[in-house]
Amino acid sequence: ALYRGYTDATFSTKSPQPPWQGTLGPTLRSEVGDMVEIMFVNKLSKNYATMHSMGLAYSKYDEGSDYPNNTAPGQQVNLPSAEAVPPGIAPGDCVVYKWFVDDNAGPPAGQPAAAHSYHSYVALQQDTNAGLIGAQIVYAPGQMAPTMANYREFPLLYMIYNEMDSFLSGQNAAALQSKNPSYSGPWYGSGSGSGSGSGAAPSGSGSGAPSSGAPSGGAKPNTNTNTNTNNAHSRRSPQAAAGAQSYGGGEGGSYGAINTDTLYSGNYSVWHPQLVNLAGANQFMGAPSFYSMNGYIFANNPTYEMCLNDKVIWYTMAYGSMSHVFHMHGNGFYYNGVGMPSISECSLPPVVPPNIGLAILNLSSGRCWLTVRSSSFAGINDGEMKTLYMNATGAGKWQVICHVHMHQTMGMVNNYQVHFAGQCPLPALGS
Ligand SMILES: [Cu+2]
Repeated sequence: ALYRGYTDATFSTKSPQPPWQGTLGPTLRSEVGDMVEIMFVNKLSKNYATMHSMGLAYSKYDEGSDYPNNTAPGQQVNLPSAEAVPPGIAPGDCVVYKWFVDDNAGPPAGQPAAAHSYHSYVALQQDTNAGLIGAQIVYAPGQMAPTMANYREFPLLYMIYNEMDSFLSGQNAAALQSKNPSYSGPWYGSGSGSGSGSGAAPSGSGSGAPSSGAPSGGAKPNTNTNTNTNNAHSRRSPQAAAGAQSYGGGEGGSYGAINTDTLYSGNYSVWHPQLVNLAGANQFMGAPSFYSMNGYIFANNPTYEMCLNDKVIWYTMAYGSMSHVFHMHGNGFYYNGVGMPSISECSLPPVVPPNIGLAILNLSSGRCWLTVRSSSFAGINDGEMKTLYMNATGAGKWQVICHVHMHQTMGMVNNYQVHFAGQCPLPALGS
């Protein structure tokens, strides 16, 4: 499940994205003082989704966050419309979000741009592991066009996609099974436990019995004998409930079965979308995790390209349940005006004498020496975004990685390339 932009009112022609942008949604650009207006259509087949802005200002209506607004079990609460949050957007449904770009969202004085992001917030972990994350850039007033013209800009998402936690895990497991009939891996699920997808109306056609093939410790029988028959209770989705009963182990171990009778607080329109998305997850025991940057692993990304001496902005962000460390070879960067530059004479292929520095790296060509300060790191916590400015002085093809060692081992490695002088195939900046 990915955010994608469209250029037409029928949502049939996708807006172009750079290939290296991978799983990220469209980059939303605005300037301080703007109002961002988004027509959001959910084209998923079963699951709910929203867009929640990380950084812009919103009213309650535009929050794009689906969370319980009442915690008393068994009570149906109808909030005043001014306080009501549009619930998770059902498949085929749509909403218009309006986000205001206030001063706080802008970059610090003297900088042209600031990194922000957006994501789906029905069931946060399950939505984002399915792929629903995108980048936002906020420019200082009047700086969008000149910055886009004079910088290479690269949103960069650090994310460990746990396929087990995706709300599509059950569908993915079923798809894998259908493609490989002989596969008998340890996956949970009924294949139809992701809810009806028919909006707030309950579906009566659920057949989501937990798989009899689920391993021990996974699906648990429903021992619920609660006979509560209030309105909210009677409106639960049989499919979602069945899916919830097959809710098995997650990344942190087994959560056990959801007792759906404890989820009736607040509005049905609030908890039902969450239950649908939750029920779609944790149905694919043994599903892989992908330690990715923009969805790419082990440097299988389309290379981030720039010309020598280009000005570059990396809009870095981390999502998920791990902190990461941005680290690049060959060049350095500035963060909030603090310089972590490389010192390079490596602009041309011919041999250049080595510089004095904190560290000396020998390029693989053996013909060119480059000194790089060892401080070209930036820690990024989950949900955090950092705007890093780089002057591309070190030509060559280099790594940009996560320097958490285990993450690097598992694939959090991408490549970028600074083309040598006179050899850059890209249109020149400022042209
Ligand atoms: Cu990492």
